[in-house]
Amino acid sequence: MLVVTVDNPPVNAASADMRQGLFAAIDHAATADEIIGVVITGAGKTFVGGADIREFGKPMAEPLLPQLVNHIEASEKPVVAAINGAALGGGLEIALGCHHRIAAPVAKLGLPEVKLGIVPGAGGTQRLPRLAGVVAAAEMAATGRMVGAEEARALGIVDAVADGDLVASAVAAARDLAGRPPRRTGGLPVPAVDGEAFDRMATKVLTCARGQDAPGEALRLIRSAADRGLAEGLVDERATFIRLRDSEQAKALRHVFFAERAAAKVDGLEGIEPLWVAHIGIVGLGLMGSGIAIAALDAGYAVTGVETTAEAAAKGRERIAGLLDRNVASGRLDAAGREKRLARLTVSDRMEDLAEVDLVIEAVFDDLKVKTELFKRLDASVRPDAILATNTSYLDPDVLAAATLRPERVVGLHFFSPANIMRLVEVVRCAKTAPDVLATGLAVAKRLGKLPVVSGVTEGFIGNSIFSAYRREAEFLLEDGALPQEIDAAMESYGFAMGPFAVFDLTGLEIAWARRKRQAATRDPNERYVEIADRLCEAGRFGQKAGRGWYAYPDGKRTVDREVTALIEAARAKKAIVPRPIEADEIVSRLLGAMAAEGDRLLANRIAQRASDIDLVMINGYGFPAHKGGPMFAAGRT
Ligand code: T1G
Repeated sequence: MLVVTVDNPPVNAASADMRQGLFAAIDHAATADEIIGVVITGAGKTFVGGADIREFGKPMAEPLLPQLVNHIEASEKPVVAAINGAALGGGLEIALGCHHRIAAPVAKLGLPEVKLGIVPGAGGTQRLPRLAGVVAAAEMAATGRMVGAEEARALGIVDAVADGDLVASAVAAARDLAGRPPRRTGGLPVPAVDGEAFDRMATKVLTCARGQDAPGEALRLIRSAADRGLAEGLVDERATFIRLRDSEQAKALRHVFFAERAAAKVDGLEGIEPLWVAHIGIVGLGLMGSGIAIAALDAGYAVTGVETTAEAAAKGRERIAGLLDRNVASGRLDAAGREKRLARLTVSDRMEDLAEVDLVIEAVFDDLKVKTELFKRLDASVRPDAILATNTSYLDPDVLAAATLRPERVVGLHFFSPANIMRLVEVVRCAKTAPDVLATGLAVAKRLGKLPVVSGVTEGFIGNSIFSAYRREAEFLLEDGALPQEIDAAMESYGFAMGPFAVFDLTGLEIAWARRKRQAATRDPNERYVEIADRLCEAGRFGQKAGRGWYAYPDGKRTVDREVTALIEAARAKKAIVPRPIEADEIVSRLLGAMAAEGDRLLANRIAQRASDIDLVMINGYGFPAHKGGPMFAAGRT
């Protein structure tokens, strides 16, 4: 038996030398009589992490991945995949080319190519449906969803889940298959398709895909596998893969992929170990606090929630239990999981009950006086080595740190609402934050399943600074001649789920109004200032919650309101501005330009460490379309 272990750190990617090595191993097995079969497995926690993404855009060395997969499948001797860990993209395609697949219980299998703006290019769209059926295969490939070992077995993707030594089970299976005609996946018929189920799934997938090309192409390729032969399907798949690989969307999504990996590399934290955190205190169990509590409970932490009164604490517990109930109802959690989480939750109205926590995250009302008072009390209540984190969106965390005797143990952890769902956390490095405290902030955010991005201290950190520039330019466009619905339509066709004015109405206009009023005294009189939003607020038009803002919301439906158009026309007239028609292209380029210019300022002031961090913040916190790469990428700054 020939056991081939793919050992190509860090993720056993199918780079050129790996492909050549595996191809040669199959050749060797074919010619060596003493070898009755081949087992392929991976070193470490990955089987094969997919094609080597770093090779994209470069001349590709032979054998190409589809050639390798076909070569494995064509082997006369049994080839068994011993899937020890992640088998993703080209990694799963290699396994599908094998004649038999055994997975370790920890294995993860998937075709995540659409997350890179491409489709599988080595047979995945033609072989997976032959094992799992068209609907299941299409759902996996069009969403990039990974499945575990048990689900893979239930879907027929793997033949068994090993309960002992994986490689030994695979060798035994190969021994058993030796001498028998190989079961070639490509030679299997495509099971009959449930057309209605397919259409239902496809509609859901395409709604989420919004402007991305790859998911629709994955659906098309897999659906058509049932209506044509393997060879024809493989040719179409490969051509589609190459076309998408070289597309702007794929370049943008590759940028985002590597940006996420880069964001974890923070200046000054090389070799710094995070501190141990097992017990998190959360002060304020309102919308943000309860969302953070859910994320912490999901991640296995013990949580102590503190509120101002016992009633408020009990209400906080109810809110958290309610969120857990929703997760049970949607099937994301089972009853046992709910009980386990609630068992790790304590709520109280006594600050003293935080005495033993490792980290406190405060999520109280964003008011400087309130938060400063709170930090003084926390400083006196928690262990001297405990970390204090603020969830402030706009206040200066250095001021809060200065109110304590432990400024080096203060860090910002800025979550986005709803905190149990939104992936982004801005980890704010305050003036005195110690490296191990910052490293701990990043590690906790990662364990919460979040995407941490480090920001320096400035009003609004990275995200809200860029968002303010976006808002400012959007309001300039109003004065110059555009209307809210035109600006929103332009940004929605660019790829945003919602245009700026619809977002302002959703988040509410009162917070920004309060901030503008606070800033009025110090605002530079020569600075261009648009008063329209102030007029809206003075008229009580605070947004969707108020039933009207930039739009009216009869029956909750976003509707253009003549009253707002009149308000805008009046504001222009007051400044003697003659409005002009503004095309969608100009709207998009001015708004992107404003975001990129603010990004340049944040880089120059070292608030952001790299341009791609800014892209991640805007994509994961503010709905910037990932397939456009973020404002800095879109502006060619990365
Ligand atoms: N190619 C090149 N480098 C890769 C890579 C890949 N496929 N996957 C990861 N890396 C690098 C990554 O940049 C980082 O580098 C390091 O490995 C550790 O990654 C024909 C064409 C496997 C689940 O989409 O999902 O196959 O920053 O931090 O958390 O159909 O990596 O250290 O320098 O993410 O342990 C399809 C992508 C490719 C899977 C491991 N495959 N990778 O997670 O490590 S397209 C994917 C992942 C394809 C075929 C098509 C994850 C992981 P550095 P990491 P991790």
